[in-house]
Amino acid sequence: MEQTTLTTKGMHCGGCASRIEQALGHLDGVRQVKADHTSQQVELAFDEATLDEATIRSRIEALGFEVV
Ligand SMILES: [Cu+2]
Repeated sequence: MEQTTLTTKGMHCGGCASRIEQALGHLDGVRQVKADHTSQQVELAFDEATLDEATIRSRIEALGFEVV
């Protein structure tokens, strides 16, 4: 199990955070995800055998947010 915190740009409200949580929550291998628009951070726990950080980043970017 791998844990990571990604800093994003573009989350403006709780709705943005929920969009990220839902999209990442549907990725195979994600165990836990918590997005917070006030800190612009996404905390994740995922199975590194199934998923890598590049895939997670591109999923967030596909929603229109930036990962810094
Ligand atoms: Cu929003």
